[in-house]
Amino acid sequence: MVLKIGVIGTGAIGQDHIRRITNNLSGGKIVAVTDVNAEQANAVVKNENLDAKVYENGLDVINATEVDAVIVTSWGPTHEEFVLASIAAGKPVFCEKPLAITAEGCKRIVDAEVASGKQLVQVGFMRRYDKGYRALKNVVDNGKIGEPLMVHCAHRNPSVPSSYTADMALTDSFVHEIDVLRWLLNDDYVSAQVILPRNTRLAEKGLQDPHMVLLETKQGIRIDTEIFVNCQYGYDIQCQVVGETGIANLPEPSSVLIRSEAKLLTDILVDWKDRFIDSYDVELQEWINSTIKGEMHGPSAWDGYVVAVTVDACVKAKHTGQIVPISIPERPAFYSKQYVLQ
Ligand code: NAI
Ligand code: ISE
Repeated sequence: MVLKIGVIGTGAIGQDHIRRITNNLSGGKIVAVTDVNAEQANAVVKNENLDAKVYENGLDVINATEVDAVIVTSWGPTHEEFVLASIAAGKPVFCEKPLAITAEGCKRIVDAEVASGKQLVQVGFMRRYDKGYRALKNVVDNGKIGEPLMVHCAHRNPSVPSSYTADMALTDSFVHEIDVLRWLLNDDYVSAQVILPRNTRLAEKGLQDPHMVLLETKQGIRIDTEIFVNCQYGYDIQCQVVGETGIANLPEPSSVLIRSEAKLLTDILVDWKDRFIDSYDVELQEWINSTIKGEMHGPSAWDGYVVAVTVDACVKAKHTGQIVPISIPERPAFYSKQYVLQ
């Protein structure tokens, strides 16, 4: 069976996902697209040589009879409406992060999905599919460094566009750490604190950069993350888990190490698309495979909701300077069939 997919939003990541499904992955076919920028949607169909219809809006894509499943890659504030409409239509939906821009919006999605009786929603937290994070999780889960005690992370982008606003370091970038670390540690968060170091002169005017976020988990693990989105030198994701008997680092992306002119040289990636390119492939291939089987295994609407609750606490912590408690309600039994990624 081929999964016939409708895509809402043909911008940067929408085009990337369309290309990978069309050229690199198997079992999926793009049959419908839409974008508020209709010219762009038409250009994507033409340039990618797609056998797909361009619809006027997202709801028409969701309700099109030829569409089996939906991918939402439009702007964050539009996600809730499209995910809810997909649930109402009984169609599986892969939604890029964020699931919705508020915790209340995510909760509405959770409630609608539970009421529908079928798990239909997957959120685009691709780091869980990264070879390096999976290897790190394997080390932690197998007790090779004892019980984890602390985690040190960094999320660095060389620069960000002028559309990147004050809290996006937390709501747009740090969300990836929030998701992947609770998956990595099999734990949830109980508090957040945000520290604002000296500001770089190289950020857009009015933008705080960097941020330092401190999270505490239920088990008492302390996580510190530097989010520095105008670091200039590259796109650099670091994660080090300190355990009782050892330390485990997220592997660096492979790159040739050159010895030349009395120096050791190696490349650092610059674009987030390249750093996690394999993870996006694995993520969407697994989504296609499981959707065809009528299953849903990836990061769930519940995971999207927990991330949103945690983000809200981080934003509050930033603006109040306080340590903000995080209270995550008990996970509904509906989501208890947690798929453990190897
Ligand atoms: P983008 O701005 O390049 O593309 C978004 C597209 O959606 C635009 O073409 C826009 O015209 C279209 N759009 C907006 N509202 C729409 C609507 N109501 N109906 C149809 N089309 C609509 O943005 P980008 O970078 O592709 O991001 C899209 C989403 O993907 C965001 O939520 C972002 O956070 C997420 N993202 C996830 C990444 C990841 O690593 N998992 C990486 C980059 C983005
Ligand atoms: C972007 O939206 C992403 O999701 C990237 O994965 C992230 O690293 C970047 O900081 C965000 O702006």
